[in-house]
Amino acid sequence: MRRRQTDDNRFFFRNMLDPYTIREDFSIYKNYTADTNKKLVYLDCASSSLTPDVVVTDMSLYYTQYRSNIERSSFGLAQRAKLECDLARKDIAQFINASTDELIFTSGATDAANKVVDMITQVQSARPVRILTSIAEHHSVFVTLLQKKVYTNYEVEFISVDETAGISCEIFEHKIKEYKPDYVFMQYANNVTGAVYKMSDYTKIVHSYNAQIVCDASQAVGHVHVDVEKDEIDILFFSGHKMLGPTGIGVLYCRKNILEQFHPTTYGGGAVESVSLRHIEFTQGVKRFEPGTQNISGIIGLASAVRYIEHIGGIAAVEAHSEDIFKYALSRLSQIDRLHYIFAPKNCGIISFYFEHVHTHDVEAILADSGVAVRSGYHCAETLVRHISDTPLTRISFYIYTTKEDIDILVSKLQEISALFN
Ligand code: ALA
Repeated sequence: MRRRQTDDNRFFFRNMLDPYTIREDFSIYKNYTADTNKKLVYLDCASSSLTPDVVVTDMSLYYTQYRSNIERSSFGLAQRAKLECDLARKDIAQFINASTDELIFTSGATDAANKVVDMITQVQSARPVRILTSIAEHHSVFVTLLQKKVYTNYEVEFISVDETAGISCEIFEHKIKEYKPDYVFMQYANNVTGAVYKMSDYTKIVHSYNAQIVCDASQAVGHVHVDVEKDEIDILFFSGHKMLGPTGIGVLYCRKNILEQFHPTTYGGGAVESVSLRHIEFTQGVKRFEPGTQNISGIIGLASAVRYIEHIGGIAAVEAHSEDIFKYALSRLSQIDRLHYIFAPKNCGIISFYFEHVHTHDVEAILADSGVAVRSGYHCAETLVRHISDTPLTRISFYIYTTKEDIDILVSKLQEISALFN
């Protein structure tokens, strides 16, 4: 698969992605209307994206045409399943500019974060491993780092962020110089303010102090251009379900020379060459990190999502559409009385807000009643939300199928809510 601008012009209207054409590929829109008699206004994409029909079809083909296990048997169905999974690994690796022997499939970003912490703390060292992270990290990283520390010998230190979850490079470097971490856990994009970090600036600093970067790219892959080579990222992970793929599948990328130093953290069949009472010989390469039967349909579904993104014009088209909707949403939200919104200027399609006089959960419930899907609360990033706001936040998040009409419907409902609670 090659990165390319699509030659299928159906998806573009005046050089921009046309979300109405995109929607034809998402049956959930018409099914929702048929079921409820309402329009679906899906603005909860950061929680989980919708999935195009082609991904569901590709996953279903696995179950109806070549259902079998991989890496075990040589009959025809098993060969086909293995071939599809190998192709999937290749396309997903290429999507982030990695190679196939650097990609481990996981059940999602949380599973990957847990595995990384185990991997880096299992390597023997003279002193406890030192980890630096920010208070803006998602719970998948934050809770994992704090909780595993209870029974594993490593140290964690935190860096603060500004009111849009930004981290200045000067403060970042100062902290690294002072704390001397071995690893820095840092997200690529933030799920509350939408901040997209210029990762190459941070990795340069991290490497200049001989540390390594572990990047949570769950809110970034499929939304903004992520290139592990160009950004010089050592370890990175993401989930399929935030980028049009199925739930229950994720990816852990680990630069080859680093992966070679790590040991598996979960064990079982399919990851071993030979087993005796006294000795276990593990498979070489990424397979030793993937014991047990894999989520085969999930792997196929995730690759299908990646191919779909390429098909509609690639990440450049996704980013341009996201920026267009983001700017429109900001201009419309500014017309609502007593509404405060929080966003980062370099943004992956996320805005959070609160009313001075209405509780965020009331906002979510009333919107839900009219078919407008948003999320309210702490967004699995409680330390960040408490740092930037006195109240929980309602969040809207966009993707390729979001229209300006969606924003208009949201804004008119928010105006009604504001007046209702006056
Ligand atoms: N991480 C997801 C969110 O931001 C669940 O809502």
